[in-house]
Amino acid sequence: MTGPDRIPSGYVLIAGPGNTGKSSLLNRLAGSPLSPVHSEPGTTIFPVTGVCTSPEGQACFVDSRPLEHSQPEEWLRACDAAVLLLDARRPVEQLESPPVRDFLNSTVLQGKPVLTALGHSDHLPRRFRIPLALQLEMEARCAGVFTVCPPLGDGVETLKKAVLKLLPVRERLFPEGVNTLNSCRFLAAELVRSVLLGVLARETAESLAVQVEEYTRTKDRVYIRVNLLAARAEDRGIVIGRKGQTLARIRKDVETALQEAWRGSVQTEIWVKVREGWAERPSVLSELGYDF
Ligand SMILES: Nc1nc2c(ncn2[C@@H]2O[C@H](COP(=O)(O)OP(=O)(O)O)[C@@H](O)[C@H]2O)c(=O)[nH]1
Ligand SMILES: [Mg+2]
Repeated sequence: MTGPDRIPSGYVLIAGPGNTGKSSLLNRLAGSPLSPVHSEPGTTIFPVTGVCTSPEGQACFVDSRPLEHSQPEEWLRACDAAVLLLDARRPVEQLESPPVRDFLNSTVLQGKPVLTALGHSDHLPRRFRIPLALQLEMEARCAGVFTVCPPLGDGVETLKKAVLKLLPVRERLFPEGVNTLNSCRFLAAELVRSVLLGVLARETAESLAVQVEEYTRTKDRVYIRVNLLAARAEDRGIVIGRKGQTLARIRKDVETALQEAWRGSVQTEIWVKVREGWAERPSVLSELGYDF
């Protein structure tokens, strides 16, 4: 039974192969750029959550690692439903890939409802959308197939309404006004990580740990101090660049991205330090907040 405090409410996993637009979809659903979007696959490593509340219900969407790099069973267990996001340009090939097959089997085993969304639908002529959705609906054996284009917002509201209908009616899980369950420090660190991927060679960017050492919010401004920890001494010079140019660009891009995400004034300080072999030492990893 619904009542003033009982509405469809729950957790929804956004799963799919890399680069299908999972982070773009999460951001569009949550109405703010919480999860970094990147043109290369594999940007999202740690789950980012986005909560949306509407009169029809509330859902906490969980953006996750690409299916080919993760074993999402545990996350699925913690969720009430899932959205499988495929690329509309190669949906059947992706649907038949072992990681997607395994994921769909897990949803069946766990009894979790799943909707399939076809992202990048702007690449698909309109006349093909409905026949493709019908074909996929049979092949994916899911509760429905929707075409979406998260950067433009097309189809996202319809998908959201369909997801909310799958959620159990219960007392609200999330208070009004909450739009993520992640901390500001975590979201800032993820954003810095994605800026690094844009400025540095991938290998260098991925060899850095991002530590948001200070985060202070005042009425009109956010101040963050970030340490970039290089695993090798020679990477420090690469990150700083000639006359500090590379670091200056990183700082500028981080400020721009944070200002856009938080819609306010942001001041950043970025330090590059060497912490040799940080990725191999469990004590350093836990100090940095990585919990494996
Ligand atoms: N044209 C188009 N580009 C998209 C769409 N969805 C995502 N993208 C782009 O695809 C790339 C990967 O998106 P992202 O959300 O990071 O994918 P993820 O790896 O699944 O999280 C980015 O460059 C996005 O701007 C879409 O529907 N249409
Ligand atoms: Mg992503």
